[in-house]
Amino acid sequence: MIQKFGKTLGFAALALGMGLASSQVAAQDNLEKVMKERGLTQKDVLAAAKTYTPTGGRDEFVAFASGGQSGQVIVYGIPSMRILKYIGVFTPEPWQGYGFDDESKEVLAQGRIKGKDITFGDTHHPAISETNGEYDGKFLFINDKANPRIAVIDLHDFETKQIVVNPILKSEHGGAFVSPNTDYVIEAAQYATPLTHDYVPLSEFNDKYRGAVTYWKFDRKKGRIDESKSFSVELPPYSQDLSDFGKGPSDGWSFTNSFCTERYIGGIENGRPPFEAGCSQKDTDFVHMVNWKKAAELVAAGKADKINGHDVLSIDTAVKEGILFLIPEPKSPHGMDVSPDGKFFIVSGKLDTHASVYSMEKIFKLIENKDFAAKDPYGIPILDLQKSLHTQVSVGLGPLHTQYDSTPCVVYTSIYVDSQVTKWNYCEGKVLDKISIHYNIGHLMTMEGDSVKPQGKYLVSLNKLAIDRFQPVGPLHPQNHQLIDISGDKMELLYDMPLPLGEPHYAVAIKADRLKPVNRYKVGWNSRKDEKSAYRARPGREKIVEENGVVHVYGTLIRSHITPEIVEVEEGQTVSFHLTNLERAEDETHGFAVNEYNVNLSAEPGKTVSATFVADRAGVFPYYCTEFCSALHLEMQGYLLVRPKGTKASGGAVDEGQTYTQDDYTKQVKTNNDTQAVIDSVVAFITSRNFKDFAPVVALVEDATDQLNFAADAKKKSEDYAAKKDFHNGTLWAQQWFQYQVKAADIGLRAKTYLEQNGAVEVKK
Ligand code: CUK
Ligand code: CUA
Repeated sequence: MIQKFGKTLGFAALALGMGLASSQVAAQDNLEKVMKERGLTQKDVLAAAKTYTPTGGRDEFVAFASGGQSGQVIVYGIPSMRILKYIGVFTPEPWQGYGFDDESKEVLAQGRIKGKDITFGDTHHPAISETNGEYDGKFLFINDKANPRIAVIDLHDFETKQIVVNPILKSEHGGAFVSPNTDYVIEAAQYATPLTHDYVPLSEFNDKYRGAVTYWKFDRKKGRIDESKSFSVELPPYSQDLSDFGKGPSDGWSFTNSFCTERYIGGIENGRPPFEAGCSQKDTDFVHMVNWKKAAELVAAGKADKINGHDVLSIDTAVKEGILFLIPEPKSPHGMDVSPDGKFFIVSGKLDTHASVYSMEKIFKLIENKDFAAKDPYGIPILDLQKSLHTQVSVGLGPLHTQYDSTPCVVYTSIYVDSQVTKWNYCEGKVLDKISIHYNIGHLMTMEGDSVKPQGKYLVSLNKLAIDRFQPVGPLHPQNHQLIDISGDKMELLYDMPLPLGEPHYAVAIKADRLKPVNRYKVGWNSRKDEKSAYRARPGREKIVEENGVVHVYGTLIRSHITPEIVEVEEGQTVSFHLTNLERAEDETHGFAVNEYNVNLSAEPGKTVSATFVADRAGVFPYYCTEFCSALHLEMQGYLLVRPKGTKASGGAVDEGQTYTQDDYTKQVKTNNDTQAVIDSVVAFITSRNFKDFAPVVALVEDATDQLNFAADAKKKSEDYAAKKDFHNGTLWAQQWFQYQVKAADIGLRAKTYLEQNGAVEVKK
């Protein structure tokens, strides 16, 4: 074995030598030469230097982008724009086992609508939980526009924990956005429908169709939405659009804009002008302003009506109690963004060039003085547009969304038609700079830009069309996220990132150091419920038991075997695999796939996952680990045997293809002893250093210790067999002993390398 290790070392030395050689070549490759060969300008090289992140380097910010129609969430770093993860949310995601293990199937099942599986989402707006208006990095929420739902993702492990279905709406757009302390997550309707979910002819549109805003109560302790404490406020059948919560002086209020307040109902097939014409006749639509704090009190006081079992405050009650107002907004509005200090909000008119800045102070004065311009057909007081405005600024054709800079008064607005971002000052009402993007920007995102403390530095333009920006890949193009440096007076384009997963409408970015995700679960953990799994198994206690007609397999996974390796059931029996990953090492995930039964699980360190299915076909079905977890990953395998109905288990010993002798045994034991010498030298190195000061090394040492304990167990078994002159089993167990040693050595070497590279010092004993 020393020889084997020697060989490995030899290889390493060879690789090192080659590395030196190639870096000498690189030295001759000076910057000018590379720039010339690749046709790069000074500006390109500067942009590269601002985004390039050397190996092992980390990003300053982490972005969570909606995955659009994929129903997932995309996580990437800024400024490197490297994609880090797709989080399965409304859609099954096999790599994560999401929608394949029993635990996550339960989460997806919460998103069923009237018993029907909905296996996609039209995700639009992610929101990070806030404490006092600042991002706290604990939870992420995202909406589904097509089937009005909100999902809760816990950022301690980046997993979806809950999906709630809106009980009264049929579509929604104005969500997810959170109140400054995440008491509520807002969701607003888009296309008006009868809230009761009944059939009502369109001729009764004005009377029977309605919109609404729903306030989902978030229970931070449980990390779940509490449906029983959530409520809605009924709104007219205007197409509600984007929402935002007030903060500071406007805390307690929410704002939701709208379009198609004409209440046009289409009919192109009968020769009527289409929706797009009928919905843009009027010069203004309405912002809906709701006092949600008072609304919650009214609901608690029993003033709500029950619709589909859900509390809804009617328009009449809301008007009578003075918690609902309308403010006109010009020209097919879009975007609703409250300023970090809560004193203003900005709305854009997508058929116009103006962004309108509203003054909260003026608005609250008007309400206080009951100074209303009119009432809408539902009796809701309408404020005067001019009296509510702080200013209007011509920012470009087709403005949509606005994001705030760290510099007070400075904002960035996306300009869809002109394909630009406009930087402007909303206090003084003047344009500061413009930059072209590619192409047709929708949302845009500054760092923590919708919190009370925007961080400045970067802006990402989330473009609707990529057209010619990337290598052609057929008629469906990737999306284009463009990174823009906003640290200076002029905006500078840095990077184009193709995003090949749905149309991300909105994204939010948080300082990376606010996120504290775990590396492993407590052993035997149901991650979707965040509690100990009832199905966890401990090493050595694996078992197969029949309970209520179901064959439960309580198994474990660890490099490089699945316990048990043979499971036999009778055709027609239900079998339920429960697998616990015993690993404690970082990134040691095991997978589990069963041939023909559509099973693919992902067991991250510590996790217990289950797969229950009816073994309805007789035959032999290999199962195996689907993550390349170790050198003997391919050997991480087993057999599910489904014997034909009515037949008996064959039983009897397994016949191997190979029989081992005393010579084999002696040879293997020698190898193991040599290997132990190497391990001892690594252990001596680690323990002679201050390894306890390095958390990753402490974790590695724990893991290696586990492996060595397993090795000791296997050693004892091999010696027991040898003592009984059963050299066949003795050799097999000696080989297993060796397997554990190799893992321990591998982990030990990783720890040693870490210590060497991170400046560990020698400690005196
Ligand atoms: S919407 Cu897509 S560009 Cu759904 Cu927020 Cu404005
Ligand atoms: Cu475990 Cu491959």
